[in-house]
Amino acid sequence: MKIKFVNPKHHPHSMNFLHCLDLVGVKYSHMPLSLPTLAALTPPDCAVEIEDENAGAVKFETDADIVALTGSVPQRRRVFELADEFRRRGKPVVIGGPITFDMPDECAAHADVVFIGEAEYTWPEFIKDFRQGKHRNLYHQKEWINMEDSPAPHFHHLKSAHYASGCVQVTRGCPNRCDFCDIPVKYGGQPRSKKIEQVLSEIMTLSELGYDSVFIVDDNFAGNKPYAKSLLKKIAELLPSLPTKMYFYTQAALDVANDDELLELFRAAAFLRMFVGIETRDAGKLEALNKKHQTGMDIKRAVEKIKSYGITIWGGMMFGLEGDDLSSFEKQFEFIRDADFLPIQVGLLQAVPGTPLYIRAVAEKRFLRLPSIYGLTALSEEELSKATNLLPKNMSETELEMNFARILRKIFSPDAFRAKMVQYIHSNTRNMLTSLPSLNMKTVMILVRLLSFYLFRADMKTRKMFFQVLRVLAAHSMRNLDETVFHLLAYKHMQTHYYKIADICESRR
Ligand code: B12
Ligand code: SF4
Repeated sequence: MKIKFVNPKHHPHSMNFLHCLDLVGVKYSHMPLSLPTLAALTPPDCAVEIEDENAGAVKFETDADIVALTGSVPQRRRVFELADEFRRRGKPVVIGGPITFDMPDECAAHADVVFIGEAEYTWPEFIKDFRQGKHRNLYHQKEWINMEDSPAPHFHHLKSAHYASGCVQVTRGCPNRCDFCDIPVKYGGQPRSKKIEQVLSEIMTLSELGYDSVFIVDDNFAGNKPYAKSLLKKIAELLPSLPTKMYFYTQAALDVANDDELLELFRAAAFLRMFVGIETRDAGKLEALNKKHQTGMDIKRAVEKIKSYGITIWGGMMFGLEGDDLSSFEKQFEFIRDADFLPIQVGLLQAVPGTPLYIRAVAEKRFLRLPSIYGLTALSEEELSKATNLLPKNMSETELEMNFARILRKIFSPDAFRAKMVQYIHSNTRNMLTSLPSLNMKTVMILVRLLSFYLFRADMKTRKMFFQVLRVLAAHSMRNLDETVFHLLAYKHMQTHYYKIADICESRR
C-alpha cells in the first residue's frame, strides 16, 4: 500500500519570512512536522511519499492508494482545492491537522475521511481499518495522547536544502490561560513532553541531515520548568558532538525572566531567539487578557534581562484590545520603540473559537462578521494577519483599520528598524568570536545576495538604514554579527509583509 502525504502552500505570514527566502536561498522557512510524524506512525510495509507544496509543485499523477492532506485554517483554500482535484482523479482523500478542529464540516465536504485532533493513535488504527475495507469517515482523538508515544519524525522524507530550519516538537499544551489563546483548549492545560533521549536523537538526526538551526515549535517551551531545565542541560552537553554548529530558537512566556538558572541554561544550549507574546505593557489590559504570568512584571526590565543572556526577544504585539482607544496606537508604538525586543508579530486581537474571549464575544454580540471564524479570512488569506472578527469597543472599525495601517508603516519603517538594530547591537552581550557563523559556500552566498539586495534593489531610505546598521556593527566589535545579518535579511520580509497589510487595510475604505 502507498500513501502520499501533502502539505498545501502557505501564504506570507509574519513568521514564515516568505519575502526574504530568495536571499536565504531556500524554498520555505520551516519544515512541516506533522507529515514526517505521520510517516513514522505508518506501518513499515507501506510506501510513503511526502510532498510539501511550499518546496515544489504537487504532482497529481500518482499510484498512491491514499492521499493524506495536512492543513491549518490559513491554508484552507488550497487544502480544499487539492482535495477536490485528487478526488476527481479517483483517489481517497484524508484530511487532518489543526484545520479540522475549527472547520470539521467544511473538511468533511472535501474528504473521504477526516481526522480531528492528535493522530498518534488514530492514524495506525485507520490504516488497519482501511486495509480491511472497513474504515470510518471520522477519527476523533478526544483524550490527550501520551507524548512519549509520539515517534521521532521521519525527517529524511523532506529535502533539508529546501528549509531554513529544522523543527522539533518537545511538548504540547500550556499551563497559562490567556483569554484569546486556543492552545490550552486544543492541546491541553498541562504540558505533555517527549522523552529527553528522543528529543536529543531528533536534534542529532537534523544535524546529520545538515541543518544548522532548529526551531523548537512548542507554544510555551518552559511551561514545565523542571523538564525544560533537564532538557537544556542535555542539549548543552550534546552540542559539541553534533556534526553542524547548531543553534536553537523557540517560543516561551515572559516569566522565563524570573528564573536565572533557566536563562543560563538557555544560553549554554545555544538558544539565540525566543518568541514571546508580550501583547501590551498596560497592566489593566494584561489583566483583561488574563495574562496572569505577566501582570505585575516590569516588562521592559524582563526583556532586558533575557537579552542579557544573549537571547533576542521576538515580540508579539496586539492592537484593538478591548480597552484600546485612539490614544493606544501611539502608546504601543512608544513601548515597542523603547523596549529592547524586535516586533515580529503585530496583529489585531481576534476571537478564536473555543477561547474564553470567543465565548464572551458571542454573548456580547461583538462579532463583526459571522460566520467568519478568523476575521476576514474568507475574503483573502493574507488578511488573516490584520483583520479582526471583533467589533472594536471605543472606536469605529474604520478608525481601527486606518490607525493600524498607519502604525504598521511606522513600526516597520527603515528609520524605526535602524533604531531597533542600533539598540540591539549596543545592548548585546555576544561578540564577533561567539557569533561568527560557520563560513561556507551557503553563508557566503547569503551575504552576497543580502548585499546585492540592499545595494541595488532596496529603496534609498532602506539602503541608508543598511549602511548605518553596518557602521554601528563595525564600531561595536561586530557584536552579534550572525543575528544582525539574520535580521537584515528578515527586514526585507517584514517591511514587504506589513506594508502590504497596511495597503489592504487602507484600500478597503
Ligand atoms: C510551528 C508553527 C508554526 C510555524 C511554521 C510551521 C510550519 N512548519 O510550516 C510558523 C511560525 C511559521 C507558523 C505560522 C503560522 N501559524 Co502556526 N503553529 C505552529 C505550531 C506552534 C506547531 C506546529 C507543529 O509543528 N506541530 C507539531 C505537529 C506534529 O503537530 P500537528 O501539526 O498538529 O500534527 C498532529 C495532528 O494535528 C495530526 N495531523 C496533522 N496533519 C495531519 C494530516 C493527516 C492526514 C492526519 C491523519 C493527521 C494530521 O497529527 C499530528 C500528530 O498528532 C502550532 C501550534 C501547535 N501546538 O501545534 C501553530 C499553529 C499550527 N499555527 C497556527 C496559525 C494560525 C499560524 C499563523 C496564521 C500565525 C499565528 N497567528 O499563529 C501562521 C501562518 C501559517 C504559516 N505556516 O505560514 C494555528 C492554526 C490554527 C488552525 N485551527 O488551523 C496553530 C494550531 C496555533 C494555534 N494558535 O492554534 N506556525
Ligand atoms: S502563554 Fe502563550 S501558549 Fe500559553 S495560553 Fe498564553 S498565549 Fe497561549
